[in-house]
Amino acid sequence: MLLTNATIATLDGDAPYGLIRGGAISVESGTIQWAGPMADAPGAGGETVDLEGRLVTPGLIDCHTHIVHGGNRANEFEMRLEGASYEEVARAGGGIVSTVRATRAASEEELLITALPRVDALIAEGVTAIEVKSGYGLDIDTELAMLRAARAIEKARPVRIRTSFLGAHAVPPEYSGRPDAYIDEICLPALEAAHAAGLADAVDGFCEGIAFSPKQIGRVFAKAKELGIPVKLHAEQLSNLGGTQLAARYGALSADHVEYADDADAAALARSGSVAVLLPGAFYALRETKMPPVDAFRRRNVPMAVATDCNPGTSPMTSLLLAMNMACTFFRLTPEEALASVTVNAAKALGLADTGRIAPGLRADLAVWNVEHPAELAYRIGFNPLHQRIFGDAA
Ligand code: DI6
Ligand code: FE
Repeated sequence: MLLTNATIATLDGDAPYGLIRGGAISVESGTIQWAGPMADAPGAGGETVDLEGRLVTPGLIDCHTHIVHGGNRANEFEMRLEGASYEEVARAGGGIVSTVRATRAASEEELLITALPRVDALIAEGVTAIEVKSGYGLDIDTELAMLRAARAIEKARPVRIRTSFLGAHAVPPEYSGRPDAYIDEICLPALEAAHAAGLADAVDGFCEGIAFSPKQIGRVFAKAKELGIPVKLHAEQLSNLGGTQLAARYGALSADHVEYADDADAAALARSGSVAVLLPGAFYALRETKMPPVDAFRRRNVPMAVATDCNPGTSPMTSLLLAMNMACTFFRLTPEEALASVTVNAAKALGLADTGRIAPGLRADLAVWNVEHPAELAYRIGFNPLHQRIFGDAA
């Protein structure tokens, strides 16, 4: 297949956006064979598609989601807006524990079925790869069920799924006050079981006062290292506990949230080659005011990714285009940085070398947009200009 008459944001090379005007892309068996100016295009052996000047980007990548989970927390949203305090919501059985309860009560099939409409919303925006975490089971069986449901998405929809084991997300009620026992008796055995079943592409944790200490996360990371699984971490979301430095010491794929990270943390990520994943949906929903250190990331060449953090508590969001817009408006990313944050840098955050750019040899995961310039993607608020999505050899 030869796509012609396209404006191509390759995210490759030195030009802004890697932009090629009047370009063509040749695709064979789900792989990009060639991309460049139309005048140099190889002869079309097969079908030619005239894109009439439309923009082509790499398929978008949502590199941080909790998209598989039971229930929702609209009732808490309502309670808080009617004046209930965080404690009152928690005493009424709310918070992360309520999602754990709903997730444990759901069958594996239900976990898949309820995730699919959220997945479909992302696919409709040209998303071709999604990271999905466990972390609402917090017992061995339910953590594994969440990961199997995540894997099953790949069979139900034309999208690539990367799983992350997030057993160290919260301490479940039955281990209240005993986080170390939870890690020994549930989290580490669940991680071993997930690895044995081929269900964990990465290991994640929540390093925070309300979750786990750097020392406790370190024990989970040591097991990940022993099993040969890459790590990433929810770090410096609500305070600075040193999670980013810990993640960097383990050569993490990414450190995520990072609002409270500082310049030394940015330096550590630069040394380890980790990606800083910004999550403006949670920033917005929590009405956070502390900005991630974007200038320090820039100065030190730390790649920045942006994701939805789709979760029922702090980011019930299923639009990556909106996340791009929020990253520009809240965090002052440029539209070019925003597009890189959901393509080339998001691929890096997932350890995927075969997607995220438009270049020969990479997968033909592409999004075709009814826009003239790539800045329009981050510019609009709540508008989806997708024309067509191409997913490998499944158009
Ligand atoms: N950080 C968050 O903001 C969410 N998880 C995390 O590690 C909160 C998840 C929830 O409230 O359900
Ligand atoms: Fe998260």
